[in-house]
Amino acid sequence: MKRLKAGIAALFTMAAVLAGTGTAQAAPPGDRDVIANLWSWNWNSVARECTDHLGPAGYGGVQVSPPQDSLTRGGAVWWDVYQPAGYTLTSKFGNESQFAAMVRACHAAGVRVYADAVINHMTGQGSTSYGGASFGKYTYPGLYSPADFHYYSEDCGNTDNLIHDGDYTGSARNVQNCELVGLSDLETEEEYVRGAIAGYLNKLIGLGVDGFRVDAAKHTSPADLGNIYGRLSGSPYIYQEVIYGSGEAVQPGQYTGIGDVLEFQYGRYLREKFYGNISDLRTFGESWGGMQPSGRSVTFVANHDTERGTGALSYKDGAAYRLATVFQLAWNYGTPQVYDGFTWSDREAGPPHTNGFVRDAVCGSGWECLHRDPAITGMVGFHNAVRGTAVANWSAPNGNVIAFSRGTRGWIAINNGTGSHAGTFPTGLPAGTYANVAGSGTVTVNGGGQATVTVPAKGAVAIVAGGTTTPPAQVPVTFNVNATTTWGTNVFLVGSIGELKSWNPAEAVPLSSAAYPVWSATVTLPASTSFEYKFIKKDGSGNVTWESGANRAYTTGSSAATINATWK
Ligand code: LAG
Ligand code: CA
Repeated sequence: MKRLKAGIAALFTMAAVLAGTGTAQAAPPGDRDVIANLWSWNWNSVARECTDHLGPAGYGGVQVSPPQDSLTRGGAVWWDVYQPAGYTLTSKFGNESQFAAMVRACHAAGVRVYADAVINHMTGQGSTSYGGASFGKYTYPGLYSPADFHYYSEDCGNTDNLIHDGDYTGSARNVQNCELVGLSDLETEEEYVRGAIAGYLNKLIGLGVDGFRVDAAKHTSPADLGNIYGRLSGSPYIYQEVIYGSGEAVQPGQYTGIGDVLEFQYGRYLREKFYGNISDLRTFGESWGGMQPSGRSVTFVANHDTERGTGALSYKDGAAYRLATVFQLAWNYGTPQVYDGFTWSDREAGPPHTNGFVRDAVCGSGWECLHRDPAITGMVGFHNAVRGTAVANWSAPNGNVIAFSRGTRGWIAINNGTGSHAGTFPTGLPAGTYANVAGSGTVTVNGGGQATVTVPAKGAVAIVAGGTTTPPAQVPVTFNVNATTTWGTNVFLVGSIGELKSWNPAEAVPLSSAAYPVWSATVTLPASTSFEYKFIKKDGSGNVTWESGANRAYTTGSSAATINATWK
């Protein structure tokens, strides 16, 4: 049984297609495109994080957990939130006003908000929700009744109504119309269901949400999703979870016409190479098996599912995980997402909670917070600075060490080995002294564009042209000269560098006669810099007398100094 007979439903569908197709935006958003995935964070904590860390660090977006009401397991498990019990915003992460306040705070910090949209299914069984609703597996009062689920339409080819492993290679129909791990599967080809899902997403858009991570998109046909997206207001950014599997019936490429996709091969390859040779990454990108076009891909080193599996790196891999994230932010592929969840040992366990409701996130105490790591925030800045530039100046002195530039705007060396690596690399950057944004200290690039650096074990050295170039350190130098003069004549200092007026006597630095016959001045000069200079006398009429003999010479060090001289 369907809610609407085919003819009427088709009319609605056609109207929606005509009205709406193309309004959902597939292109990655804006100049700041790095997305922090604050998975399982409550709304108050996300709001605080946007203001205090994400905005200032240059993140352009934050992905938040499913905001709708859900099945409750009293906080014991994390996955109850992937079983929607309705579309009110009363979840274990907060209520609607807290959600709205979070969106406002993030926007004020320049951070867009993307919500995890669970729209393929509802729950696996009847129960109660965090918001206090009672429901059955196929009955959600005021929202869905049995006719709204595939179970009642015989659209699934399996008698037990479940998706079987073999379906992935054999049957797109079963992958999309049968039940994923027993979750009641919405009949997304039905007009009423499409309208209800779009209504939920539009409510979030009305609260300011900028886009969606579409959960389990692989289990809903692109035709159904495209129809739903066509009903959305504004231009939400949509990226879809379509896990790639070789030879499968449903492929990510079937979804790239209606939005972007989460690139699952990306993290699999990174794990393989960070446990093998990162020098293999030279050609990493869409030519690698199963990978999608860069412009259609959202990349991630880990997400909440992969960190509980074995195919990708996770925080449990320690320094290699952090370093892979550094690489992700440096490499020229896709829209990067930086994952952050809670610390766990039981893969089913939920985040820290009180009576089921998630507690405020505390970095280092139950929460990982990779996104706050100075190397990661430094690399978010790097990523933003080098956008649109190609990888160049590649070198890989051994399997564990790679270095490359992004055009002439940024350069990075990454060492995945267990010992430090010293070397000289072409950087493509102008000469200067730069801050290492992926670690500590500075990097000097010589006039030939080369830098000699020591890259720490499991560490990186990264520099960015322009804004982050550190001005040379300054040191005060006191010049004392014992010089007798007649009334009306004064002593000055002039020399080869700008601070000493480039040998121009008219602008020479005046010395004080307070300790006559010792004339004195303290000048701030660049550290570690060699120059020549002389003292001069000027009489009341402006006549200049230079010291005799050769120029004096001096090289500044890294701290204050005093030069004592006698007029010659
Ligand atoms: C997703 N992507 O397609 C999420 O990234 C993934 O984390 C979700 O599964 C899945 N889709 C459904 O939204 C998670 C857990 C499952 C859990 C499910 C629903 O990984 O283990 O299933 O959420 O809560 C659980 C039980 C199953 C049971 C099912 C139905 O673990 O054993 O069959 O509920 O009762
Ligand atoms: Ca489905």
